[in-house]
Amino acid sequence: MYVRLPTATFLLGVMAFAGCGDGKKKDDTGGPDSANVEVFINEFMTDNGAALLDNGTYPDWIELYNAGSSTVDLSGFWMSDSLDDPFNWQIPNGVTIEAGQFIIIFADADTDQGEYHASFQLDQSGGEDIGLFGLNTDDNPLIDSVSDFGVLAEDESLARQPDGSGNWQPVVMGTPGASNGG
Ligand SMILES: [Ca+2]
Ligand SMILES: [Ca+2]
Ligand SMILES: [Ca+2]
Repeated sequence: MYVRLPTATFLLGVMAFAGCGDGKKKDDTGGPDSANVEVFINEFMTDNGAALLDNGTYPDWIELYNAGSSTVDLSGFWMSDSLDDPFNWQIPNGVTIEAGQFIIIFADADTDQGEYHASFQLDQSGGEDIGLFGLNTDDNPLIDSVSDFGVLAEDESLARQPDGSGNWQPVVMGTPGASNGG
């Protein structure tokens, strides 16, 4: 019988641990649950030749759009170029996006250049994803994504038209930081 005691103790430990991940954790930020924000991956460019200059280079970029009616604090959210690997880059503290506004995240793997620089780049030959995930305290919900994007020409973006919609269109030179129109 003495064999069963550690087994039972182990199982109780596993059950207690599993109980922490049942999606019922409290949002301790005082704000809305990060799963409910209306932020879209609105536009992106994988081969930036001359469309948008940053620190003397032309990096890949991703435009985020807040379709909601209040400012969203993205601090602690996650972005990735693979939906299978959500925890690729955590958005630093202080990154917010006002209602109806746009921000640019440079996908240049130059995280030492500031809080708007992701740790990954976008493959111009396609086949990658872009994912935006919520807070650890909300079990990292997928907020928006683009799956298995294709090949884009140099200085051609792929953009939701109108902003936040499901209609993607290529746009020569893109409209980084501004409405996609349509
Ligand atoms: Ca690229
Ligand atoms: Ca990549
Ligand atoms: Ca745009």
